Amino acid sequence: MWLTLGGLFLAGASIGAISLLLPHPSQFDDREIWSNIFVAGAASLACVVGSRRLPAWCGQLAAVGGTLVITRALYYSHDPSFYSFFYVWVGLFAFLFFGREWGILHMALVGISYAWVLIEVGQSAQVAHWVMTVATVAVGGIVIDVLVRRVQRGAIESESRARNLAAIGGVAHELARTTEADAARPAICEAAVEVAGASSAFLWEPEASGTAMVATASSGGGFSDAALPLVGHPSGVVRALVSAAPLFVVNAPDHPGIDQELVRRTGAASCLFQPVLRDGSPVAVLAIVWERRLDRLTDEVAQIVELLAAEAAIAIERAEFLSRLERVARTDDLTGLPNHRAWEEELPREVARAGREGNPLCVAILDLDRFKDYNDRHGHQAGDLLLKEIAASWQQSLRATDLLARYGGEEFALALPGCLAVEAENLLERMREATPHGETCSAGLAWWDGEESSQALFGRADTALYVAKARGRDRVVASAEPAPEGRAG
Ligand code: GH3
Ligand code: MG
Ligand code: MG
Repeated sequence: MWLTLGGLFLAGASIGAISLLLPHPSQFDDREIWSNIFVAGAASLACVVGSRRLPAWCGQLAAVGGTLVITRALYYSHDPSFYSFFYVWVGLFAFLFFGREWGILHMALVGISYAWVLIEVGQSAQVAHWVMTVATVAVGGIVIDVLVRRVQRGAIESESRARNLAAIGGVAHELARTTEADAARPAICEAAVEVAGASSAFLWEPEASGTAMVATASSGGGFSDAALPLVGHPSGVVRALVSAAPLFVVNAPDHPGIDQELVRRTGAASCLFQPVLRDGSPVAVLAIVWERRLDRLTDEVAQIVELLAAEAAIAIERAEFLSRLERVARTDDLTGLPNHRAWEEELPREVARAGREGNPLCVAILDLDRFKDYNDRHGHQAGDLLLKEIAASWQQSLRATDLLARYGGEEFALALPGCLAVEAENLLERMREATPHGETCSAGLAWWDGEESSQALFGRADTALYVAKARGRDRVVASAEPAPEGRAG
């Protein structure tokens, strides 16, 4: 501001000096006008020198000073139209740097000053002079005011665009950084709330059964038990999924096509249902809720939500990929049973759970008898097939909570939570008898003593297996350790 002001004073002084150096009307009081020119020159210098130190309100005073200097020059020129164009500068400057209200006040001062000059100098057509000059100042001010507002609006818009891009960037970063399959989903909901200025956001995905949509992540509000049936139920989520097109609802509480129970629970006034597309097919829906009514959806919000939905598609694909990878890493290729790695992770969990819940736990190892011979007789492929059949056959005798894993080779590990020793022995006998193709197996069994580690427990089952083999195979041997009181049979 100060440099502009300094420049204006300098320009005014220079133009004033030129006007006196060139032929000019004889009634000019040159001495007084030269003094004005020196004042303007000094003001220019003060503005430039003091630009870093002067407080902002001094600018107002300087603008008033400018009006007075111009008025004085007009007065001593005895010609009220000669220097009047300088007033336009005051108007432009005041509207540009002080805003609309102050601009009007400075314009009023210009009007009063110029009226005084016109009366004092006694020129003809005073009113016309006044109107034309003040109107010119006003038009200049209005133009500047419009421009300033437009620039300010542009600055606000680009600031919000930058904020939105930062939010999207944050989601992308979260997505790239995380090794947790599910961490990106809440990040997407959080970003949706932020960029849309919404109250809450939910990511809905089809349930494994494929009959309903469930909320897999949320921000700003949550419910764990909500499921939306895919057919026969009014729901914006399902409509957006089926149509693969965004659905914006201005007045959610009155809309017959969306779930009113969810509207009530989220306090939604307006909502947007944005389908999440993968290769053009909808795989989820991002639902954004505003608690205040939104009369329209701006293009900017619509575009940014579309971008977020694209991020969500990547997040879902990645989460699915990681969980597939996880599943593969924990599954035995041949039998489809949990593998050694999965068993090593699960057994300590089972032991901890049994301790927590005070339930019995039995652990067994089953090993095929003379399987090497079977391979030698029938070939490895037949051996593989036998392993598969055994896994399927044994699995049938088990409850959902039992865990049968392929420990390695022709050895299988079994955890039986909540199972007493006698029940476990009976079950193992049944499994032994269910071994296909007349083959036999041996098993070692141990029940948890309530204190020992999972390794110690498994070690005892292994020792019992050796005993079973040593005693001639095709039998179940229980660990020699006594069952803890009141637990085992
Ligand atoms: P034992 O009664 O003492 O257990 O005798 P065994 O022959 O079953 O035991 P051993 O440990 O000597 O041999 C295990 C055999 O299991 C050797 C190996 O060829 C076979 N085996 C291990 N994994 C697989 C597999 O994935 N497929 C096939 N076909 N054979 C396997
Ligand atoms: Mg064997
Ligand atoms: Mg073996």
